[in-house]
Parts: sequence; C-alpha cells; structure tokens
Amino acid sequence: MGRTRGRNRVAMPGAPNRIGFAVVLAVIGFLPAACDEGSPSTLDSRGPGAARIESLWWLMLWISVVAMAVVLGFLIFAFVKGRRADAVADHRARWGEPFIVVAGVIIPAVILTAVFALSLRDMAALAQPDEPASMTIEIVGHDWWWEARYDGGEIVTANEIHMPAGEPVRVELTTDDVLHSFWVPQLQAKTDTVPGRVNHTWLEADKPGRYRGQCAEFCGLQHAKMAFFVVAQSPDDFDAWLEEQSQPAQQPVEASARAGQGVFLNSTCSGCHAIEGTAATADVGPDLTHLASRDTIAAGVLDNNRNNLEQFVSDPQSLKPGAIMPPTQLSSQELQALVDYLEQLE
Ligand code: HEC
Ligand SMILES: [Cu+2]
Repeated sequence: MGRTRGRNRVAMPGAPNRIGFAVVLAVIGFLPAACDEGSPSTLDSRGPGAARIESLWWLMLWISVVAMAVVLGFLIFAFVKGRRADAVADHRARWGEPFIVVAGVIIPAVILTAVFALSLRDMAALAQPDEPASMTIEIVGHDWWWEARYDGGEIVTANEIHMPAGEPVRVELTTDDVLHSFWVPQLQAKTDTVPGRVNHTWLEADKPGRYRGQCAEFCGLQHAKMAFFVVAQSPDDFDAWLEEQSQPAQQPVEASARAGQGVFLNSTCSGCHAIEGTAATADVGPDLTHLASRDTIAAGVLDNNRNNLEQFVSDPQSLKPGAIMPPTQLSSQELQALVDYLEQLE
C-alpha cells in the first residue's frame, strides 16, 4: 500500500510564481506614472473628441482593474487555502456549477457586451462633430511632411495647421504617396490617409494652444520624424493669420536677401518648392511662401532658426536621412544669402 497520492504529486506554486505576481502588480501600479503631464497624450485631452476617448479609456481601465483584482483575489485565496487532498482525486468537470456559470460566463458576457456597446456609441459620436463645422482644411500626407490647404488650395502651408479654437473644423485627408495616419492625440482619434481616397475627420480644441500631432502609420524611413502641430487660435487671431497667409511672399529688400532670392530661383530649390509671388511654383516639397512664420521646419524635427536652416538647406540628409530633398552644393556666400532670403519670408 506504499502508493503515494495527493499532495506530493501535485506541483505546488513556488517562489518564482509569487515573484511573477509581484512584478505584474508593480507594472500595473506604475502605468499611470508613465503618462506625464503636458505630453501629447490622449489622457491629457484638450478637445471634445479626445475627451470622449479619454473617458472611455478610463472606464475600460477601471473595469479591467476590478476584474483583475477579483480574479487575483480568487487565485490568492486558492494559493493560501491550498488544495484539499481529496479534491485531487475528483476529476469530474464542474461546468454545471452555478459559480462557474455566473462568474465565468454570465458576468464576463455582460461586461464585454456593455463595453462593446459603449465603444460603438463613441465611434459613432466621433464620426461627426456636435455642431456643423465652420470650415474645411485639406491635409495631404507626404513622405515625410504634412501639407495643409485652406480655401480650396488658395492658401498652402506645411506641418503647422492653424484653426480657430472652440469650434469644430472639418479635415479632409489624402496622401500624395503611401499610407499615413493623421493623429493629434489631445484632440481626436487617428484617421488614415489612403492613396486615391479622401477620408474625413474633424478637429476641435477647447482653448487656444499648440497641440502636437504625429504620423501614426509606418510610412518609411522618416516615419518617426513626420510630426506636425495644430495651432488653435482665438477666431480673431485665426482670421488675422489666414489674412497674412493669403498674401504673396515678402519681396526681399536687403541686397543679401535679394541675392538669396536669385540663388533660390536659379538653383534646384525652385524645382521642388513654391514661393507665391515668384516664378517658383513647384509642389514636391513644402510651400515656403511664409516659411519664417512657422516655428519648426522639416515636420517638427528642427526649430526654425538660422543655424538649423543653414544646416538643413545645405545637407538635409544628415538631419533627416532619406528625406526627399537632396543636398545642394552652395558656396558659403550663396548659403548665407539664401538663408537671409528664407528668413524674411514672414
Ligand atoms: C527634390 C526636391 C527638392 C529640392 C531640389 C529642394 N527641396 Fe527643400 N524640401 C523638399 C522636401 C520633400 C521637403 C520636406 C522634407 C521633410 O520634411 O521630410 C523639403 C523641405 C525644405 C524646407 C523645410 C520646410 C518646412 O516647412 O519644413 C526648406 C526650408 C527647404 N526645403 C528649402 C530648400 C532650398 C532652399 C532648396 C534649394 C537649395 C531646396 N529646398 C531644394 C524637396 C526639395
Ligand atoms: Cu507618414
């Protein structure tokens, strides 16, 4: 009768499992700390679209936390209480037990169905703003920058999308090359840009501010450096901005800037860029008519200052490898003049 059965044949939870649990709990505890203030996060929403996503996110998180706590509670209870020796011999399936039907089937089904219904409700609500949009901005994704067009293309800018705060704006999205995804986490959900298609979404910011956006669909080498900013302004400031942008480019006055305009028009630059009011009308790269009014260049990668302009114009590949802009051989005098010209394009 020396046959052993029961306890000593069942693998008991050892120290590694307990350490595993401690790690999981620690990670859960630290998650909220990772969402620091001021980052372009959906959890720091600044408009009605993102606010809706944020509340759903928190609701789902808390439901998961409660469900996880309950399940862990049972698990810990099982560990602590251990297994009764006589239970080991009992291999009968326990499907029919009320506890398993209620806690394992009915409650999860109710919770998941409710969360699914709430997601559908919010998806429908996010498709359209509450009130009709006041204007339309056309956005075109390019490798690796964003073109923004106002008034049906009368006004064109890049990587800095101005709009009035406190009202919804319709955004029409397409792409010049591959798939991109337009995402301003603090304002709205993502919307893909698809070749040959116009998708639409809307943006609304509660208050004037600068909200960072990012391409959210891998689109090639410089995907990570395809950022942009949405600049929400008071309606008056926005109208003033639009009025400025509708003007042709500032004509150079200083001798050096005039020479720089010559360099621009007579070198490769004018084959890819437009400057309204000059012979340069190409649209391969960003419209530079009001370049100096932008805070950053190269899709949010560099501050718009003299040093960065010099470096980017002479050797874009060292700052944004793969960018669709070649390096240009210029004497240092030509480069200085060119940057003098670019810097006065307000
Ligand atoms: C083959 C086309 C091409 C040529 C030639 C070219 N560029 Fe560009 N340029 C681009 C593209 C594309 C971008 C966007 C790069 C990015 O952000 O990925 C760009 C970006 C820029 C920017 C930053 C604009 C912004 O708002 O982010 C400046 C300034 C600029 N180019 C100036 C010049 C000047 C000056 C020359 C001539 C020396 C020139 N480019 C020649 C295609 C070109
Ligand atoms: Cu992209």
